[in-house]
Amino acid sequence: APVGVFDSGVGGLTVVREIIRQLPDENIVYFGDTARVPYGSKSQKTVIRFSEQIIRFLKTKQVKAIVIACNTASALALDAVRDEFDVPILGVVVPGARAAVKATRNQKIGVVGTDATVRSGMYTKIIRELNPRIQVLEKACPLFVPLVEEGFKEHAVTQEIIEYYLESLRATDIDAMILGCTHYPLLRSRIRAYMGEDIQIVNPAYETALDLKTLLEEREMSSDGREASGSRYEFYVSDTAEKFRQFANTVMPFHVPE
Ligand code: DGN
Repeated sequence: APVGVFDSGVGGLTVVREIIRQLPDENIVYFGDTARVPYGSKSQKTVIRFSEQIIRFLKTKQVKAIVIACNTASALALDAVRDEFDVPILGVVVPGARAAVKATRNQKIGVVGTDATVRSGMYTKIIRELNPRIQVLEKACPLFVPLVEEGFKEHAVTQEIIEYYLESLRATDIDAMILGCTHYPLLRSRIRAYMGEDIQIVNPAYETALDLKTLLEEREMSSDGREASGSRYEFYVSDTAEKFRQFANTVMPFHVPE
């Protein structure tokens, strides 16, 4: 059976990429809610409703586990949906928080994400459950999402916006920083260049894929790679499939056909 992964749009492909790297034998069904992106500016009630609908869709694909690749949906909806469905569901916030707690030396962590993720305070809550002495500074960087979507990774305006958002965090002495939004890993080298080499940049996707691996092993649900019939990876979107495909081809380690 496949693993289901969903996101508000294309960004979750950065999580799929990591799952493929670490679990090359798993089949994946991906759903990107491109018709209703962004989630970062929506209310919790709405993000929960959207997440429930997508989980119901993924269940029709007989998924054995679901990864919520979207930080916003993980922060706002995971607790609500987890007990509602009879399939194990993982988010990216807990793994990301755990990785940052391991990475920090001076107990000061920065978190960047969408407005909704930052407003939820979920990263701070989980980090402080792991270690109450850690100080967490969160900063919303909503414009990073459209910049990545529009292919502005190398553009000069991106530099200006990075400085605008991250200036206050750079002035602190945080020594670890969570990229708490699916799109931000695609700006990683620009962010790193601005923040400096001393800061450990944490991409929750890496730790999430590890958690998925552990979960599948514990439940003896890992795939040995022999069940694949047809395509190993299936992608569904709620709108603009061609734009999704083009973006996917800039992110994925293989060609996504029409
Ligand atoms: N996927 C969202 C997240 O990781 O928070 C970013 C895109 C969005 O919905 N704003």
